[in-house]
Amino acid sequence: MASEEQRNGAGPPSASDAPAHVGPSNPDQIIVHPDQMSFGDLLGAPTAPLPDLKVDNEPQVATPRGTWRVVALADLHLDTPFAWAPDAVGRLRRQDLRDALVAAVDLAAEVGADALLLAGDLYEHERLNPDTAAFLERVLNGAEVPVLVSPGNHDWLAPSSVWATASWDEHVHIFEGQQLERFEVGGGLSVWGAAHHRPAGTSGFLENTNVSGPGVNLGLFHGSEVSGMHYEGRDEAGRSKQPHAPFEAAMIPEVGLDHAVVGHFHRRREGTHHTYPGNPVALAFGEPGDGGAVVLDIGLDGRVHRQWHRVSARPMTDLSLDVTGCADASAIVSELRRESLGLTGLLRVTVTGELASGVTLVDSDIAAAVAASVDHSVVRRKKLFVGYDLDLVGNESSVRGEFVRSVLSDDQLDDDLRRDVISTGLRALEGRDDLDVAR
Ligand SMILES: [Mn+2]
Repeated sequence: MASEEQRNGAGPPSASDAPAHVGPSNPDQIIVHPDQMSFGDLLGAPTAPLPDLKVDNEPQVATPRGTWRVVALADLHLDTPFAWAPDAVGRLRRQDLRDALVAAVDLAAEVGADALLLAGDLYEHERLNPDTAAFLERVLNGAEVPVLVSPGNHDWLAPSSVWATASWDEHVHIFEGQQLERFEVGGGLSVWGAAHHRPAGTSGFLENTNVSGPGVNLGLFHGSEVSGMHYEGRDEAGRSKQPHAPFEAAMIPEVGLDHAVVGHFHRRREGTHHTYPGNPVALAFGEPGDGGAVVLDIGLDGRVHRQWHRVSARPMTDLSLDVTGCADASAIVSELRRESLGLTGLLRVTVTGELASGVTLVDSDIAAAVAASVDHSVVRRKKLFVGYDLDLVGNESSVRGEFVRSVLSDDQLDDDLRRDVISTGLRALEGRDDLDVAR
């Protein structure tokens, strides 16, 4: 009955999953994201990907390093408030965000990267607290490889930005211009980056630009690949992603870049000429959570080979609990205990289906039934309704029957509302206080 809608972030353990992996202590252990297959499914068969999208569904193993190697990370969103979570859980998740940055910095050292590339939205300007600013400064200054940063629309380069105010060591380079500027990493590797100077309205970085130089030229910026907008979809409030600093994938080779590491889209994307690392730590339930730190090996011909590394140990999992057929509240609890067995991290339980009319459903009882291995769970109700036999009740010669007949004949109501009105009214007539099960 219950089924898992999707598994976010690191994914809960199962027989086939590798253990969650924080801080790549073993660089040979390449963690393939468990959502990789579903990402492939979304795009169609791996043999027929959409234009300029490449999804590598082959089991990934360590490969010989290319001529150049960089590690890329983006869209961490440090200090996200996590409004859906109690304070303690929000703090836990904000620590997860920090842990992911540390893991990416460690990864860059362990794989011997030529540089760590940060493609913006590492934090959110209006929320950044001094502790996080100090954390960023300490961790990036402590990196063993060059760190290059192109600020995004959330961590835009304001005069008060941590990018502008911290004392960065020499190996940390912040791209400050609004046009792509070259930074020579060395060994024939040049990175071209730029900064957002405002939270919105930044125009594309690839307009009227040409880069050239020996070796390989990588782009590093925060922007929206216009053909990718529809992959992002809308958030739960129906808002679509804003087209900050738009560009077309085809422009990357046209301006002379071999490849671009780009932030902003929270789904990871592997284009022919660009890579979105995606957000490495899921920020909300329902997000694909398929991002991570990506190791890019770049050959002499500019082609890249990508290996994805999980840098977040705590998954966010959606569990759909269909209560249809559960005759009593304890049957629902038993079902949830069974379904949540072995899950870890953060869990959202969506209670759905037909609730038996005698059952009193209490969210806190549902949350309490979740397996103890889960750190925190939230409960919501969606498309939940009470199973009344309306033919039966509607034929009664009673107040109940009259009520049901009048609501059924009201053609101003749509079907969902009619069902909810009947359910709420019948429960009121029964003298219950849990009237609105759907809310
Ligand atoms: Mn962004």
